[in-house]
Amino acid sequence: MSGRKTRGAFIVIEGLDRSGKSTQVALLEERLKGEGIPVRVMKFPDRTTPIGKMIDSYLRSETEMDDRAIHLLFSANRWELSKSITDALDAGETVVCDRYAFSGIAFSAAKNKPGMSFEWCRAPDVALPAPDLTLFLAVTPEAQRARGGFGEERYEKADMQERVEHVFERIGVEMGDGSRWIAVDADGGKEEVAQELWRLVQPLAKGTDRPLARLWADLDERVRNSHLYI
Ligand code: Z5A
Ligand code: MG
Repeated sequence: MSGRKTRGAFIVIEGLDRSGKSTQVALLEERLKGEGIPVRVMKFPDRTTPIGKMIDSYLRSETEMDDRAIHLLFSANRWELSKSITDALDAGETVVCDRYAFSGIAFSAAKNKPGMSFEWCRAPDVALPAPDLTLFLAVTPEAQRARGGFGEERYEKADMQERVEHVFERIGVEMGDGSRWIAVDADGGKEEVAQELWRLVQPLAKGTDRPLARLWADLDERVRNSHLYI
């Protein structure tokens, strides 16, 4: 990776439904490629793997599944692809990812089911590769509803979306210093939002020398250092 940093940057685009995540991921990919930066786009759920196919069938309401079982499958889908993420980063590619573990926590915890606390929902994703930057696309319910396709899949209902938003807010607060999780107003036009995202991504576009962190690594450390870890 001549003239560049030691590894590619890991950028995640999160947000409410119809906030324009997939649209912005495509525009960001185009922009990075235009700048000559190698880029790998990923998306969760990745519906192409065997686990992804089970998730797809659940989301389309073709199959029913226990809420905890589907939660663990969403997480397993990330773990099965985590090596692809780290390999791409090590090869100097910028990884741009459409949804990640944060959606996993938000949608499952928002179900308010027994045994599915915020902490329980977070646990299976502890130690996944941590994004260098997560851009959270915030969109008002009015703008959300005005956009195409809303209401076709299982979770696309107003009350669920409201609860999901609250969990995302908590995640944003708990992500800490404000440099790794940034909320972006996504009510504006596609190009306007794309410009703002580029402004935020540009400092990382040529990669980073920072070691890749693990999600919620402090929680992992606490357990490892306790007598509970064998
Ligand atoms: N889920 C979960 O439960 N657990 C997990 O661990 C994960 C996910 C990872 C499917 O996700 C579901 O899985 C999702 C969360 C849950 N449930 N719900 N509900 P998905 O990512 O596959 O969902 P999707 O089908 O891609 O929809 P989306 O992500 O909500 O949409 P989007 O990517 O944010 O929006 P878009 O496709 O870019 O745009 C939507 C429309 O709006 C489209 O017509 C665009 O042309 C238009 N658009 C986009 N931007 C704009 C602007 N700025 N202005 C006007 N119109 C716009
Ligand atoms: Mg999408």
